[in-house]
Amino acid sequence: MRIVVLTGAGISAESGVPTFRDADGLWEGHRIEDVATPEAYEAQPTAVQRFYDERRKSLKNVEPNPAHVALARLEEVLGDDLFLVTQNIDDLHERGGSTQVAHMHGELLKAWCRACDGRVHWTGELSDFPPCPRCGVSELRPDVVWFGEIPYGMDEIQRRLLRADLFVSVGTSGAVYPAAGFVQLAASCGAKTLELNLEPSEGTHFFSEARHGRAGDLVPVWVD
Ligand code: BJW
Repeated sequence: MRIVVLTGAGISAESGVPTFRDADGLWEGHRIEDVATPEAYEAQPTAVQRFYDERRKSLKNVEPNPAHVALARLEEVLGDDLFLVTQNIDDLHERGGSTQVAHMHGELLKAWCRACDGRVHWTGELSDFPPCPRCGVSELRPDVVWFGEIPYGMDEIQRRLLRADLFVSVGTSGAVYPAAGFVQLAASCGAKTLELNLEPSEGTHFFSEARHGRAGDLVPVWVD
């Protein structure tokens, strides 16, 4: 059986990573839609870099939870028949044991140089605009996908969705496209669809089955 699992901020919530659209959303009351944009970065580069610096630093204080670990167990069983695509920029899937993770919205631990188009592993700060280790120009920004930018790996994601037998969505509000449209694409090609989320997502009616509760409880039960 070919399975595509899409994860969102809700899977990392029990690890202590705040979600975007719950009461304790990020960015001190600002809507993520207003700050995670190239325009916000052009207007306030230092503030946006600090936002990501703080989140990068806080990764050191969080650990994967049973939902991440269960998905890694599923990869051990299914191998390449599992396609795990995450909207999250944290590294908790990898630390939970998953080895193949498609980060469609980028990764906090990578920096992208706008001068040479290179990508480098990055654990430090970017708000003091350090030079790129490859070209020496100070044009590094977080390697993340903001609104209006094209998510990574879309060709492979679409290919996997088109031939999936089962599509499972974990911990995402269904507010952001193209990820919010994956359920319809998979269903239109005959896949069964399952939502595992704390509450009904915006697209809950598109799923053939929905289970509501904490990812740390629901995902291990579904996997095992
Ligand atoms: C739990 C839980 C627990 C809590 N257990 N569950 C008008 C209509 C349609 C589309 C558009 C439109 N205007 C513009 C667009 C496109 C736009 C878009 O979708 N905008 C919307 C606001 C409408 N999208 C884009 O611009 C994207 N690019 C694009 O479309 O390019 C065109 C293109 C596409 C494809 C091919 C070719 C061209 C880019 C989107 C980039 C999003 N970036 C961000 C920031 C990334 C960096 C960062 O992290 O800072 O990605 S925004 C933010 O939202 C982040 C997330 O990945 C994303 C989704 O959030 P997520 O994961 O769903 O989190 P929450 O907080 O919303 O939900 C958490 C859920 O978990 C909740 O339901 C909780 O209940 C639940 N939960 N605890 C289980 N313990």
